[in-house]
Amino acid sequence: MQYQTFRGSNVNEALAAVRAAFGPEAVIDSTRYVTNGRRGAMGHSYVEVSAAPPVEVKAPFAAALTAPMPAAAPARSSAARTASSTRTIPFAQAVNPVHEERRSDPSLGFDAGAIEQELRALRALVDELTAGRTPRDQALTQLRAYGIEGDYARQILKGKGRTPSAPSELRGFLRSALASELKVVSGLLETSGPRLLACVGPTGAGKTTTLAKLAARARLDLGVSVGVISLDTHRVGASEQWKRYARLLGIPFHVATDAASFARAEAEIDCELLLVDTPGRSPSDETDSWMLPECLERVTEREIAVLAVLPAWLTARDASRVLNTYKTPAPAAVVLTKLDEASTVGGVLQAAAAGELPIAFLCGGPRVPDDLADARVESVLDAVFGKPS
Ligand SMILES: Nc1nc2c(ncn2[C@@H]2O[C@H](COP(=O)(O)OP(=O)(O)O)[C@@H](O)[C@H]2O)c(=O)[nH]1
Ligand SMILES: [Mg+2]
Repeated sequence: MQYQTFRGSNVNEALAAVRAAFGPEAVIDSTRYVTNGRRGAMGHSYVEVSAAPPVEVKAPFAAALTAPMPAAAPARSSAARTASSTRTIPFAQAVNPVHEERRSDPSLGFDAGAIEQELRALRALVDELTAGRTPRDQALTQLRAYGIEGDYARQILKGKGRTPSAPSELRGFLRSALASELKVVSGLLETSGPRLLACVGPTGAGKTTTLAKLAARARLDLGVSVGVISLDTHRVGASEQWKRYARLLGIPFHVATDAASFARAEAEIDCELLLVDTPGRSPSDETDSWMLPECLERVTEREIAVLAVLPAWLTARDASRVLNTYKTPAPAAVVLTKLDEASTVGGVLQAAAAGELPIAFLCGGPRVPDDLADARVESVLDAVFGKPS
C-alpha cells in the first residue's frame, strides 16, 4: 500500500487534507503529534498523518448486524437438522447463515480497521490537547479519552510511580496501571456441579446471544449437559429463536411465564448447567413484571450466578445506571458485549469497578458461538487501549 504523509496544525486539519486527497474512506496508518518542545513564539508543532487511498473492505461491520436470521434462510433448516443429527457441519455454520470470515482477525475483532483508525485519531487529538500539561494531567486526560474518569481514573494512577511525559510511554504506563486494578473471572463454564447462570441487562444488550454462545460452548466444547429457561415473553420471536438454538444443540428449553412455571421447568430439566434468559429492563422501568428474584428464590439445589450483560460502548454513567437496576439478585460479574462496535470501553470497566464486579466474558461480534472469550486481563486491556504495536 502506498502511504503518503499529510500535515496540519491540528488533527482535524491533517485529516481534512487526507480526505481531500483520498476521500472519506482513506486508510490511516499512523497519526503523530510533532513538537520541538518549546513554548511561546519559539514553539513549533504540527500533526502528521500517514495515509493511503481506500482499499476494498472485506465485509462491512453492518453486514454482521443485518445478517438474515437463521429462520429466514430457507436452506438453513435442513442444514440445521444435519447439524443436530450428524454434526457434519459445525454448529456455528448452522446458526450463523453468513459464516465467512468477516474480519482479518478471527479472535475478537478488537483491531478491526475502522476502530483502530478512530483510536489513532483520538490518541493524536489527546496528545495534542495534553501537550504542555503536567504528566499526571496528561494521564488523566488520556484515561478520559478511553472512557475512564473521576475517582476510578485517580485510583488507577495512585501509587503507580512517576507518570511518564512522552505520549508513547504514557500508554504503556496506563496499560500496566489499569492491569493492576482490573478484576476478571474466568472459567465460569468450567466449574462443576449443578449450577445456574442468568443473564440480565437492557434490551438488545446481547443477553440471548451470549447465553446461546455459552450454551454452545458448554455443550459442544466441554460436554456439559445444558438446559435453558427463558423468562422473556415480551419480545416477539424470542422463544422461536431459542427453540432453534435448543434444537441445534439438542438441549431442553422451556419458557416460564411466572415463578410457578419456572419452578416446574427447573424440576423437569435434568442438566448440570441451567441457563436463564430474561427480558430487557430499562433503568427507568418502575413497573415490576420482573420475575427473576422470585424465580431464583425457589432454586435451592444449584449454585447461582447472575451475569450483567452490558454493551461495551456504554458510558460509565449509563453502565452504572443499568447496574443499579439489577440489585436483586445482585450480579456476580459482567459480560462485555459489542466490543466490535465500541471505540471506547473504559466506561463499562469503570462502572464494573464501582460495583466491585469482575469481567467474566468478552463478546466481539454476534456469531454463535465464535464471538465469545473468557475475559483475561490482557484481552480487556487490548479492548481498552488497542493491541500494542
Ligand atoms: N456486533 C455485535 N452484535 C451483537 C453482539 N451480541 C449480540 N449482538 C446482536 O445484538 C442484537 C441483540 O442481541 P440479543 O441477544 O437479542 O439481545 P437481548 O435483547 O439482550 O437478548 C442481535 O442482533 C445480536 O445478533 C456482539 O457482541 N456484537
Ligand atoms: Mg433476548
